[in-house]
Amino acid sequence: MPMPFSVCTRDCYDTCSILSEFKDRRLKVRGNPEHPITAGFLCPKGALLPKWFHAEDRLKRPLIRTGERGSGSFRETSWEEAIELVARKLRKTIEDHGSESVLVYQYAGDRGVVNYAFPLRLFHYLNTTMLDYGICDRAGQEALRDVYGTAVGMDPEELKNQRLIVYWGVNAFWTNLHGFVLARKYGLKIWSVDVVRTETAKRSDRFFQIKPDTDVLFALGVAKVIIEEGLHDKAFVRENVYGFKEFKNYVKTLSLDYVSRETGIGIEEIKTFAREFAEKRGVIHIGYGFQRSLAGGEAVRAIAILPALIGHSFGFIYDMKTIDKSYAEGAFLRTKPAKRIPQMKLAEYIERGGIKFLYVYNSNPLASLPNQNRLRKALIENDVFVVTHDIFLTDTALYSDVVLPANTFFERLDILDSYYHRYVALNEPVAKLYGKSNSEVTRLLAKALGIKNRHLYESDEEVIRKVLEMNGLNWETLKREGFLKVPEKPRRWETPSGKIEFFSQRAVKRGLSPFPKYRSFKGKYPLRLLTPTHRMTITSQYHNTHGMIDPNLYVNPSDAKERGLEDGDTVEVFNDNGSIRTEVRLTEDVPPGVVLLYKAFWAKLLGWNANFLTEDETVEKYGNGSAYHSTWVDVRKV
Ligand SMILES: Nc1nc2c(c(=O)[nH]1)N[C@H]1C(S)=C(S)[C@@H](COP(=O)(O)OP(=O)(O)OC[C@H]3O[C@@H](n4cnc5c(=O)[nH]c(N)nc54)[C@H](O)[C@@H]3O)O[C@H]1N2
Ligand SMILES: Nc1nc2c(c(=O)[nH]1)N[C@H]1C(S)=C(S)[C@@H](COP(=O)(O)OP(=O)(O)OC[C@H]3O[C@@H](n4cnc5c(=O)[nH]c(N)nc54)[C@H](O)[C@@H]3O)O[C@H]1N2
Ligand SMILES: [Mo]
Repeated sequence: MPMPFSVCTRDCYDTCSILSEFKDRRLKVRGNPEHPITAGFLCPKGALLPKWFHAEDRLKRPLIRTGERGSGSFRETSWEEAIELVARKLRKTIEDHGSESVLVYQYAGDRGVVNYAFPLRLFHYLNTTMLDYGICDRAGQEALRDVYGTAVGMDPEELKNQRLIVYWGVNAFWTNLHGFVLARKYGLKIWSVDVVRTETAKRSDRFFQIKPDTDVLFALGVAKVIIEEGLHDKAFVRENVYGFKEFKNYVKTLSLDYVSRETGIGIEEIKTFAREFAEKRGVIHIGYGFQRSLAGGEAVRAIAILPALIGHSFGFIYDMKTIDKSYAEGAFLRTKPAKRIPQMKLAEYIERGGIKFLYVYNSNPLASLPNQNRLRKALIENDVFVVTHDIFLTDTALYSDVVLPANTFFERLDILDSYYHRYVALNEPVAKLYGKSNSEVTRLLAKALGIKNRHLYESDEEVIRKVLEMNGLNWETLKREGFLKVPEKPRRWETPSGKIEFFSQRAVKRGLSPFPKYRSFKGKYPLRLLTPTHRMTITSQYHNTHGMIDPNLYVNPSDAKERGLEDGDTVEVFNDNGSIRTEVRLTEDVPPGVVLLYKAFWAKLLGWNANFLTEDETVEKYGNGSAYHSTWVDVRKV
């Protein structure tokens, strides 16, 4: 018997193909050796997937809240009663307050084509309010569209013909391990640009340690040197770039001395970057993490210009859209255009009383959204009926009226694409323990609501076959091989001029400057708080199962000295949003003026998480993208 194919469905670049086995009631996993990106190994989190699958604390039966919201008082109930209650409440809310008072809040907790999108069919059918996503990569999406008309960059397998990759604001060794290993295997030089000396920085051939928010200046400085030393690809630029002359004049006025002072990167280092980057025709992996700040959008716009200067058509890695998955989501079921609310403004919309019914799946907003004190207060003080469908009793589930147990991807059929590479992979059921899939619950709810439309009852396999067919991909091949590569079609830049826009007409239309602009930002408190990814979690996931999480606050010794702090001291970290207590670790990896907490753990296990401090401000001109790295705090010994 061949082993079933699984896919790690987590919100992660790598989207690994897994060979799994269920024997003697235990799950075993290993990386698919045939898959060119997975290459036969799993990351440290992926290797522990069986621990997650078999976890004692997996939800087994639906729960109905019996006590105060957040108190953890629930009673167990049957699926029949739970579904009946959710359907009744949903119907009543729509009758009393209209369909737009219902919001479905979901994200990429599971990226399976069916299990990500199918539940949205129900909400489209009901004409409810939908999310305008902004928590993760939004500013960069907008910025790359400003320059290239798309955020879809290079196929990472094309790296085999390249010599240099720059990890710019991305901790690839933790967040894109298979990509990092691929770059090494292909023999590329690896550089890193980051505020923090990350594990990626430590493994890079060169590391450029930059001050927060100054990436736009650094990129412009590099562009200046490339242009003024005549290192750019003149023929390519002449033919394919819109606004080169104006851009050249724009960077002319910039002094390298100023760039160096602001960024903290020496003039010689800036020149070295420019010369070697041009000579080796570097490619840039533009990170998601670093663009979640007030400066993020402009920074991505500036960085995006660099590979084009040296002759790359799409010389960046950011997003990959290989297949059209819209059929699974079924927006065609709507009869009214969707009201969309910015994802980052959930608390604000609840406070305004506009949301009466909230259905959450594939997401843990009570860990992952910034400004948790505000969000939790909004949920407690307003009349919102909350339903959460999750594998575990997360913080979000804890604040819900009804909790529905989800199963895991090991327990159902699905297919996945990746936002990093060009493979679509098959995920087959291996075993069954507890809970129901996102699509199963959708069908049950549709039935309880008395909906007749056949699109709400399509099976997972029907949806998958239809999506594959619409993309010209073969189901039989996928079933046999476990994955297939979606070929890349020739493409051009989808900008107003049809060229790469150094002078961005789209940005101008939104009231932005035609060229990326530097601004320095200051907070009310002295220390900049960064809350990046942790090695062993995916945002909040695996906190309860994998262990090894690191809740410490990392501080530079100079900031510690100023505050009389020693390694291991318990401190209070505070600002106007909240205050948390944890232990301090002194490290030179974090520069002076910056402190670091890893992102979004389970507050119910730790008593706090980093998002009790982060800011929920958004960047309006960049799609209301999140800006929680623009958070400032202070620290004192307790
Ligand atoms: N292990 C692990 N892997 C993950 C995830 C996880 O939680 N854990 N999450 C997944 C998800 S959802 C995503 S979106 C990706 C995110 O993947 P990454 O983008 O790699 O993740 P982050 O750690 O959020 O951010 C990257 C870096 O940005 C740096 N940074 C912050 N501010 C600045 C700045 O102003 N300039 C520069 N140059 N750098 C700055 C931080 O120090 C950090 O090292 O990873 C995915 N993979
Ligand atoms: N401070 C700070 N906050 C951040 C970030 C940061 O860098 N710093 N990163 C942000 C980023 S990049 C992102 S993408 C967001 C992510 O934010 P979220 O989308 O909230 O991500 P997760 O914490 O991974 O939560 C996913 C949830 O889905 C559940 N789940 C998994 N599989 C299934 C399934 O098949 N069905 C159902 N129903 N549920 C399932 C998991 O158990 C988990 O509780 O967080 C953001 N929050
Ligand atoms: Mo993300």
